[in-house]
Amino acid sequence: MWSGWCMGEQGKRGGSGQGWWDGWFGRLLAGAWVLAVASGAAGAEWAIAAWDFNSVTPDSSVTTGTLEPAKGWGSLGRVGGVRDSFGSGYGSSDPAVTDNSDWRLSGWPAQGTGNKLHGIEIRINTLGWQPLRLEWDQYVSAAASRYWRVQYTTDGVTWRDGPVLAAAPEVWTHGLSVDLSWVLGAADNPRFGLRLVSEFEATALGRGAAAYVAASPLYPYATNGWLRLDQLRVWGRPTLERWSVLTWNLAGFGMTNWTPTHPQLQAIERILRALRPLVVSFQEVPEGWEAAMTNWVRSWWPEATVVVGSRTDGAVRLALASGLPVRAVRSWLRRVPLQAWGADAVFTRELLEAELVVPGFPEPVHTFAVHLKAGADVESAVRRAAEARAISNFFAVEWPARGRGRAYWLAGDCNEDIRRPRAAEQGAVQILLGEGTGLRLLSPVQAATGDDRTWSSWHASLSYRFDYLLPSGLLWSNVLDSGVFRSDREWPRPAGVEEGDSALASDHLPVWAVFANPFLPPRLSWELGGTGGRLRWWSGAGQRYRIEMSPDLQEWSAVAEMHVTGPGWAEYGLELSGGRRFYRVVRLP
Ligand SMILES: [Ca+2]
Repeated sequence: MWSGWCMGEQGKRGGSGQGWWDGWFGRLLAGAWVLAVASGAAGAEWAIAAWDFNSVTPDSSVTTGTLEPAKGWGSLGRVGGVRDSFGSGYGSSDPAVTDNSDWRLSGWPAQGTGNKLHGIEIRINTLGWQPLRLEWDQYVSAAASRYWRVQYTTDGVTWRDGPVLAAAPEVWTHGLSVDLSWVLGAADNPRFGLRLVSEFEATALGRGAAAYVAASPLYPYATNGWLRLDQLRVWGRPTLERWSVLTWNLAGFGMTNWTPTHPQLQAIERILRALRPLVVSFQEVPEGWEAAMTNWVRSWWPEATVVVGSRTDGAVRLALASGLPVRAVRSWLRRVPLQAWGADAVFTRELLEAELVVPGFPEPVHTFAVHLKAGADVESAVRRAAEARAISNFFAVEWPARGRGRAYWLAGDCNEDIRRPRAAEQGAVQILLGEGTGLRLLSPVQAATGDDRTWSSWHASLSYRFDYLLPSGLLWSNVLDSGVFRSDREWPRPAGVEEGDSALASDHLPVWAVFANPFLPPRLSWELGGTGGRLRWWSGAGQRYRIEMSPDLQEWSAVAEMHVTGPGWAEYGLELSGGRRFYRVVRLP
């Protein structure tokens, strides 16, 4: 049976200067910090990433599987050159009845070598998360190492020891669990990582052999032992209250020096560093500069995932930068014929889709980037409308089956102004907003001028609004703020941005929006005021709550129910009288 956790030598160095570490072991001595079996706390924990190793498309073969998470996002790999394969996960806590694979690791280091350098490694982006727990099922064969160390990194490079465990041989142990809530620097950290590595007896126990000991006392340690894993999860609490998105046509057409020292790119960089959007849709990355685009973004935003779209018209491409994990990228409608949609031409570029993992959202959120055909001439206008019809058809026909009610938004340069139509135009933006797409019109304006126009900052005055953020219903109802950024009109101008930066950066102005996260668990705060005070908590739009009161934390009674219309801070006022009271807020379905 499971033999419990042992205290390693690290834990005995109480005054090592790592504050959380002392706390961690303080909890161990109190006997409460490591749970042999997950105690649940139902509803309070979300999977930041969860692996079940089962094939994405069930194939009735347990010897195939995947290291991609079944839920959330993170990367999982091997450390120290161990080998891996998939096999039957029978006996693990995976509820899958068929096709239940586990992940098997073997090829361990020779006796007396490679202490704490061989095993598995998890990398997760905890931006918008407070990690709470690492949990897994494990089966260790008789001759594999008995001692296993959990390690963590907060800088992506340096690995520190967490607790060590002594494995029971030849039995599935379900729900092994390590508390991560005490790890300073684990939250909001794109470089957070965890390891599980085999360890010598001497370092694990602080006594014994400077060598591996087999899990079973009946066997000598062997390099061909097995560590088998299933139901590997990193649990956490989402903390992302709001998240911002931005779209920008970068005016890269024809550029032949797309390098970080170019004044245009430096101006774009200054603006984006000041605005700090979490997800950016770019248009007009010059063809041939895809790697340069990635390198440039990473030079000032190292945590970003950068996606550059496919080759399309041979001149410019779409791109995306995201501080949130990107699960998948897809290209739709790329150079497809448009005859069915009313133009004797092909779709000029593409509809670039990225699947994002937003903390707290039960399903991925999808972003779509577009750059419709430019030009005021009849041919271009007809082609642009046909492109909009093809996109509309995608959202009406293709998307409902794939999207399954997920949130999404479309962003980009539509090369048409919904309020200022030119002669030959057929209403491309109205087509995108038509029945069936689920997209809603958002009309950001520049804060000081109230101007919705985004083009051209290279002319004496702006002419048209070409750039749009069109969210689906859930995101649209949770818009906290939006705007058009123009460096020479912003007041106060953000630090680091120069007055002439907008005109230097691009002929287009960037358009941004901030969404409230409607999925955060309510976390109450209390504000005193007048003869009473207010309960405050973060809320999405249109959510319902019941406020409950208790004199003793035992008996709870309903005080009120309320419906929160707008996203943001919700408040409930209370008169202070009588004795001690406890309050809680329950989100209603
Ligand atoms: Ca499994």
